[in-house]
Amino acid sequence: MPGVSSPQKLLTNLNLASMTPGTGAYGLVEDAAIAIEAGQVAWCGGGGSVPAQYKGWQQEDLAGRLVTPALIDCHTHIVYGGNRAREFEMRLQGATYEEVARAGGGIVSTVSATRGATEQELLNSALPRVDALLAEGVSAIEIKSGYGLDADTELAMLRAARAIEKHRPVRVKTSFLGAHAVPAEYSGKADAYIDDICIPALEKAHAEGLVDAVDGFCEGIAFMSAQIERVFEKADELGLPVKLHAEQLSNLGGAKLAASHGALSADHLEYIDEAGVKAMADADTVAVILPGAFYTLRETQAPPIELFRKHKVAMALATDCNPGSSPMTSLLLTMNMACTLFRMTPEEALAGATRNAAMALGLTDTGIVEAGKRADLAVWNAGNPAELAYRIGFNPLHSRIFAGVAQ
Ligand code: DI6
Ligand code: FE
Repeated sequence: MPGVSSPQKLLTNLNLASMTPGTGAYGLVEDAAIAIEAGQVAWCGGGGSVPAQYKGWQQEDLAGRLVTPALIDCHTHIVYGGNRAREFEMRLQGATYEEVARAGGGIVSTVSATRGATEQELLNSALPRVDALLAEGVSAIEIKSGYGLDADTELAMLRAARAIEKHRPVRVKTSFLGAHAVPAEYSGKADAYIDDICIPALEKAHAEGLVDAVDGFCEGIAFMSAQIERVFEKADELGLPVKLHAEQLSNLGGAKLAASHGALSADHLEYIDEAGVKAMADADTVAVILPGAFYTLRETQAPPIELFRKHKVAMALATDCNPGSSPMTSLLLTMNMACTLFRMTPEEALAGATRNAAMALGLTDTGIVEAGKRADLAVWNAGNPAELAYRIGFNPLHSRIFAGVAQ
């Protein structure tokens, strides 16, 4: 029954893509079973070798369906006011993303709409977007601030993000992104914005328990690496992990800077060079690939997937759901784009939306199906895991299991 779970359950007759490293392609176990107890996986393996202690548990026959770890969207800006359909039209008439930003559009226009919204309105407008993700088997979402650019609105965004967990069965990890853009009132005074607004707002948000990580946008139209560095120093002082929008439109050495602070992830990375990739490898920093922004901006330089493979940098995938450069709420479509546009394999795409996305958020209890992990699972009307990245605009989700509870 939806929403109701017995504390002990045995899922049977399923194909399991556990995504556990070192267990073959997709960690695939055909004709598998999964024992769930108290919200966690108690055991998983071949259906013919279920240990006796689980055989008496309430059984559910999944009729040969595919089970994967629930998906994780590890980079979103899903809380915001307004939308940017007008800017979409402008860009189609030839204006570039940077031109729109410099003309007072872009991020700064979303800032006005976000400042004009109440916390409740921010929550209400985010929930349908969250629902679209959940409908595709997502169990955890990272949500950034960064459209407030003043302390009150940055905190309101983070509170709205936290409130999502109370309204939907999903885990939310927040990132403070005060260093996202320079607001109009600080135009030409980026350093003063960092010192007067961004860092004090971070301290305030952290004191309220609203911050799980600290992010920034290192780019010519946003902040230089020396400015990001000051924000990261504060994050280090507060004991908060960092991540960074880096090398999206140009190479300012953001990935190296992020790696030097042991960043969980560096994100976008179309313009990263091999030295940046090596720095990420040395710091175990995850590369978060965002094909939705690449596609929306009609970018032509693809992130260097071959270099990430060569240096064994884990690749995650995310929607980057935001009103400007990626108005996208489909992680399955993201997986498809990563394969078609960047030649990632369907297995890399699924790892990117599960195991590696968990790493990018510092979550160690989810992202693979294994005894002791949370029972966050997606059940699909599919036989082969490659089907998940292969389809375009079709949702094969059968059901989602969140901490052991069928949704
Ligand atoms: N990079 C992005 O792709 C988004 N933020 C960022 O730092 C874009 C945000 C927006 O255009 O509203
Ligand atoms: Fe982003």
